[in-house]
Amino acid sequence: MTLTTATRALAVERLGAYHGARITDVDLASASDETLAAVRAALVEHKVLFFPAQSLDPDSQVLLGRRLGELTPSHPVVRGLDDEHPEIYSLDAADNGFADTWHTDVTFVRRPPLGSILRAVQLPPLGGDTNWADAEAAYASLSAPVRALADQLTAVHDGNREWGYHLAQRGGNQWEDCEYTRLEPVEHPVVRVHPETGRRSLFVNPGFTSHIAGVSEAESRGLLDAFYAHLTKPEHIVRHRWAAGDVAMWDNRSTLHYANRDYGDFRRIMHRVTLRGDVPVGPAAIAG
Ligand SMILES: O=C(O)CCC(=O)C(=O)O
Ligand SMILES: [Fe+2]
Repeated sequence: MTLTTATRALAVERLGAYHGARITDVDLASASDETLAAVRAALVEHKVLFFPAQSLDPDSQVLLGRRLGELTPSHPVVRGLDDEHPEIYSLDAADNGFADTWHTDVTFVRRPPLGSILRAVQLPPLGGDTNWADAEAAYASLSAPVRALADQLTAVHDGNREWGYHLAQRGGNQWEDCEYTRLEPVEHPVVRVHPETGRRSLFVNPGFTSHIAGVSEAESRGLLDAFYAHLTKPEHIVRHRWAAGDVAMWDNRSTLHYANRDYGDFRRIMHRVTLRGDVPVGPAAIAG
């Protein structure tokens, strides 16, 4: 069952019990400031938003991103689409642009992105759906003792596993005032407190989290496997089947995502712009 409600003047069709919403009455290229403020609020509330039948191109996608926040360059190790669009991160299946590992974008830097805006540029005839997991719903549905344990943990995030080869082969990019020539692992709290809502989420992901700090390797593996299995339970997931013109937007502070790689040799091209985020904060820091 889907529930249709009007929230702050937007036509919002909720897609799941916890997260995900389709917004059917917004043209992102021509939206007013007031509409975009409502979109920004809906992003935090629903965590992943889908906008069908849009008409964005690289210029208007960058402009939209700038109206919603501050854009980062494409990616720490992947250069932008072209000289005119250094902010656009192009995922092209013909250039090994796949995202078939559950991840939260760019958690291997000190200030991971706040969110992303993704546009379908070229789609395969079938397949290539993208899935988003709700990391707040996952945290909330852990048992109280495991939540209390997770609250105390810190994890190491290391981009080398996914991006080390690319960096060595092609060099890095400019990101957050520095040129990335190597990727230094960073630490983040395992439970993140959302800076806008104060809600807690499980902030670990199979793409970039290498281990839990200060515990044995076996404990780290066991804990991460349990967290990943829990995060990706079907009830924590919303799946999107793409159509031409679709734009998706997600809150990268409270979600993970995974793009199905099930379309053989067909080409699939997606363009992303990425909103600058802040340093993740855990419950201990909030408690003082
Ligand atoms: O290709 C997709 O659907 C998602 C790609 C991805 O992980 C991203 O844009 O951050
Ligand atoms: Fe991603």
